[in-house]
Amino acid sequence: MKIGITCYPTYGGSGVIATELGKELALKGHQIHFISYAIPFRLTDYVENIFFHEVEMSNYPLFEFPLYSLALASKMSEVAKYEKLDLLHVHYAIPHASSAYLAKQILKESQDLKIVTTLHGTDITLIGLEPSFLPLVKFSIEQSDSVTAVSRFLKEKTSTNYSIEKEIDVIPNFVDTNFYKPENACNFRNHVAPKGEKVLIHTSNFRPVKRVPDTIRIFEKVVKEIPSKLLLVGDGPDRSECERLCRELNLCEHIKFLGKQEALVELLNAADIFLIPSQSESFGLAALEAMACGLPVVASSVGGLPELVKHNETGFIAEIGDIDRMAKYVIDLLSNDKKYQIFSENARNRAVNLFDKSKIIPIYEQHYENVLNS
Ligand code: GMT
Repeated sequence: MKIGITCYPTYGGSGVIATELGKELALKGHQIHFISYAIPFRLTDYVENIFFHEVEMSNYPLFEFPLYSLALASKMSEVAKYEKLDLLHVHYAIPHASSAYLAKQILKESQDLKIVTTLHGTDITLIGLEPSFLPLVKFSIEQSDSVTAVSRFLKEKTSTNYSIEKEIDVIPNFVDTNFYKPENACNFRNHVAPKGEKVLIHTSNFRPVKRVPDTIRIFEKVVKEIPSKLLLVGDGPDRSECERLCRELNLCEHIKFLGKQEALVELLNAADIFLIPSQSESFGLAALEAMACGLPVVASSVGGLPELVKHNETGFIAEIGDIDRMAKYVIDLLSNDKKYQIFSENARNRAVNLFDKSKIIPIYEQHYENVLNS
């Protein structure tokens, strides 16, 4: 198949999934054309069958705001026409599904370009609900030839919030469990926890929806009971406030702000427990990556997280903001080696058995076949 993929190329789960999907499909012999304003950050090595088409932006003085969605639509139609694409797979509805609809219309006399839209999260639960976007998001979803969502939660939210009757297929996110895996020798751990302390970790884009201050407050309770350290990986608008909170709580010597990092596997392997107390999370790819490395996850019971984290099996879930309970769960796991080992193995097994790339990529391929034959 010849497939165009559009995603946000910067940090973020939807871009990660889109890029890894493209790479895997290319390895299976499909021809993949990424169309975006920059090369996806996970597209680091040359892979045969992968092509990148940059959306050029004109800065004509009359355009006070960049016309990215339109430039994208134009580029999509050009690539689809000259590369003879079978379909366009767009990740994150805004504005990608709308641009894809325009591209399809541009080509409709000469080509039946199919559009697959994958919904990832805030495109549906947050931004898409703003009155200025809602009608456009609903329209673009309804006009897609097929729609997938990364969790049952997101499928249901889409149907109810936008009154959409169109069938939405749930195709969960995936991880390469041969890459994200437990590793025994970890020098970084000795550096972080030289006295054998336990290590908690959180990775995110530090937006309010991630509730990073909750992570710090959970840790504050844990460190009172168990010698431990907290690694905070990533960057974003809440980082300064979190650094201020650490100073206020006198925790600076126990908490490391690492900023954006590439060596995630190594960092996850330096840790014992992954914390994700989000306000909203349609799937929680970061938690899946941690589980693949054998880390039990303590999460809030929101969105798709309960579909990923099995309570009392691969980790624990608690109400949003219930930091006392989350801290209790962490302390329980960290003070019981046998229980911890079982949870760690369960987490790894769940990632391997249900969410490994080898399980999910064929589902996408079949989905494409169905769309092309419809
Ligand atoms: O919507 C966002 O916050 C960004 C988006 C992204 O690009 O990372 O995250 C969403 O998609 C991820 C990949 O499917 C999911 O793992 C995240 O749970 C989801 N974020 C939210 O729902 C807040």
